Amino acid sequence: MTDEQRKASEDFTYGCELCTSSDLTVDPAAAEMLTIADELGISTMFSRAAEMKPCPIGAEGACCKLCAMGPCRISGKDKEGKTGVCGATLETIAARNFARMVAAGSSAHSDHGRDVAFTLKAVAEGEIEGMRVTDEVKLAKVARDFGIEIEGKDVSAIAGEVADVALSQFGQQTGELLFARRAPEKRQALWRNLGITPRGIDRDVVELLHRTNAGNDQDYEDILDASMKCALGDGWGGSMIATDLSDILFGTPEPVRSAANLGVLSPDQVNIVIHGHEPLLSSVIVQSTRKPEMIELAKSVGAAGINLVGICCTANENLMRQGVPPAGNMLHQELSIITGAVEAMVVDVQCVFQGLARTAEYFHTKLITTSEKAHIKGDGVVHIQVDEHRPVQAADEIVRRAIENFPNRGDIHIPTETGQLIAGFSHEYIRHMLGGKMRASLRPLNDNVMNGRIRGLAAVVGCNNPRTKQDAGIVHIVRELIANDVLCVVTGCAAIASGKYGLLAPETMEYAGDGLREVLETVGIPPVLHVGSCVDNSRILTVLSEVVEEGGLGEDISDLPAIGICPEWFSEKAIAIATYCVASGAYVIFGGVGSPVAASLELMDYMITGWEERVGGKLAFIQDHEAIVASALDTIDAKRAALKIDAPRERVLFDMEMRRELDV
Ligand code: NFS
Repeated sequence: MTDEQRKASEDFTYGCELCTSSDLTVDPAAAEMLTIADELGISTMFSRAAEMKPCPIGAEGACCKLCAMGPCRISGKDKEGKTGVCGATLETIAARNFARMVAAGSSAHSDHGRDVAFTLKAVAEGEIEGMRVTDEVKLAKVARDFGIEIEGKDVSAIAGEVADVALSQFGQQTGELLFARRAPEKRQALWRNLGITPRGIDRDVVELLHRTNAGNDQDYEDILDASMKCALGDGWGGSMIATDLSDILFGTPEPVRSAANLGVLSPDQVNIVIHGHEPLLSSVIVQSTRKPEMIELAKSVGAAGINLVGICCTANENLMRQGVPPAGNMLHQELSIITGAVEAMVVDVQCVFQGLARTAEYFHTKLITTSEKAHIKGDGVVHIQVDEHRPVQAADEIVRRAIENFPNRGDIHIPTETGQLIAGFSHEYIRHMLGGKMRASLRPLNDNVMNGRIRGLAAVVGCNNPRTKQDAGIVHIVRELIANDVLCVVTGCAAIASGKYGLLAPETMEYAGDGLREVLETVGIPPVLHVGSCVDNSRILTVLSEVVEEGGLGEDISDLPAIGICPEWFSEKAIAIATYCVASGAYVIFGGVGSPVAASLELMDYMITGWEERVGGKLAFIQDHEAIVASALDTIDAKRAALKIDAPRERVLFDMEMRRELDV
């Protein structure tokens, strides 16, 4: 960011109270860009969602297209008792559809984790130019967790062994995933009892696909158990490997100041947007944009410098480690190009949409794909295949191409909005800030939950979806929860949304309830903590396990006054996350577009009452924001009562004035 931009963003404080300009979004920057898209006749995910009516049968999980006897649809007035050609019931069909979402979501997070492990292996063997282990303390910790003897070994040797063990977790055929041992003892015993302890990350994904292939598992309870097992391999396997090994390679996050929203794009510098999910190439691009020769090159084409910003979780990875500002969350990918100010958008994997290629054709923007797993066809698309052993070369080429594209820029229109933020609250840092560097501990957190200053803990996570008003649910729910003394952690696109509206800044303290504020002012942190990307939801599992271990709040994650909320989901990955959180004992509420199994009331009910009986967690789909907050607080209070730490308290009900302020 230029100094001028920083100043402008500091002067600008805004919140959802100003955002009445659009039915599609509460973000004034997005609303502004949507108006421009309309004027230019450019379609966006917002406009295409309005034009494309979702298939009501598929949306509710009642369409089975697993074989060529169908597709079979269990719908219509006579759907009672109706089955597919093979005899599959609505419950079986809906459960299989759900399970396949879990398998796909788990595979995405986990394949990301696998690539991080391969990178660590290559770094250990000195095969990647310019890259080394950044956090040796974390390396030692993970090595110990893996049971690796580290005495007398150098960093490269330990890193190599950690990478080998991590890679073995994917192909393991029997036994238990090693990181599952981080869960509370009681939880591990429960998983063993139910036979859902994950064995091998790939094996459990494959088995779930096999089970849900036509003519296999046709008992929906069993299919959902297998879904939990597969998802646990994501949360306590693939995602946790992605998080921990990324920390080892690129550094464990610590608080860093930055800003979020389209206003972080620069009017006079070469703008490069990094988008997707993986930290490897993007972190090298960060370094490349800082090279004096690159800055000189940018100046030679008339630019004031190089400005690197992010979208989606590649943004989160580089925000929390390097302070790279996010230009927005998922629905901002097209909007950032429509500013006309993006010289290159560099994408890796996941949540990178094909519509970008069409959008880029209207502008000078180069859309650069870089992963062999994610190509996009299109005239304006360039594929630069990254040799993982030589990422610096690829990064320099990308940055050079972006600079050379600057003179092709036409009219630009950059909204001014940015929210100031602090990000980078890794679980290690949370321990340090609570207990001090020398005696890192979660004790103060547990004590303040027990004495009621902190009523409970909430993780607000997940995506945007153009079928729901962008960011409305995230902002509304986060603000009401902190007003009710619930400490919030945020990840993924919900974290970026929180950043856009200033909710990650210390000033947010003014929205916090008295008890929460008292604690946070003492510790000196905001009431909404950015803990990372979507694979970093595994950090939340680790923190919750450590809270249990710290003592005083029960023996299992399901005992904690804690809740997971995904206000605006769209992705199969979000469904995988929901499932591993439930299987870990959490109550999870999804908002937005509703349940992907809504056609089957029996299945919806089983995911609440059946799952709660089995694993102590449950999954509910609730669309109304007020009802989500009410259900979250009821659950938190019920858990407090069960722990016998409840004191009578009133819910802070927003009066008309507060509600006007919160007009989302
Ligand atoms: Ni999560 Fe991150 Fe965003 Fe949703 Fe996509 S970027 S991995 S899936 S849209 S939060």
